[in-house]
Amino acid sequence: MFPLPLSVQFDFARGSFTPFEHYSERRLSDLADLFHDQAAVRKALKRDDPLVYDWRAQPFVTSESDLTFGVTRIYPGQVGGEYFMTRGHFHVQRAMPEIYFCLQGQGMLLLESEAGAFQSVAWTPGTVSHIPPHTAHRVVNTGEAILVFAAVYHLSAGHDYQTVAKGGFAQIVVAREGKAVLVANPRRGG
Ligand code: S6P
Ligand code: ZN
Repeated sequence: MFPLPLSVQFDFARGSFTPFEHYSERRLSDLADLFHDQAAVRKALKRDDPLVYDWRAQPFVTSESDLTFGVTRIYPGQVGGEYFMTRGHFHVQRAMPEIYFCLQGQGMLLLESEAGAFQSVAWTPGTVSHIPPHTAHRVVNTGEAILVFAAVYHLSAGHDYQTVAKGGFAQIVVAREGKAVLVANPRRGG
């Protein structure tokens, strides 16, 4: 007897899939500490509390080594010139890697190893990126439309948000004359 479900169905028009077991969303107020310009965050939150991203996940559970499939949608937007992005995390199980697949939109994947090596990858629809073991990962929406990406990861990988929360990634992505540029993260003392 196979465990169920064996498949989910992705809807390209909606940028979503069914069925899914988990749904979560992050609003600007949930992510306020992420952005470098705290005055701009406070000002924005006086107006409203926009949805920054949501994600759905479906664990495919067997009796042995299990994978989860997830889809994240990052809405377009900026605070203090910094683009909307995911919180970003290491896996609790540091040795567990992940695959990200950009389905819609324009963006950037930020990677930083435990040893502090930083790398960014420009994303267009169709880019498939490997997140190596021991590497923190964050996705930034640098476009004017929604950014949708799929993720495949081990069910027991876990999210460690604390390590990234301490100082963020080595670089942040900001808009300069309408273009996305990477600059040193001021919170990292660079
Ligand atoms: C899980 C995977 C994704 C993220 C999702 C939200 O390992 O990397 O499903 O959880 O993109 O990002 P974050 O950083 O808020 O968990
Ligand atoms: Zn992950």
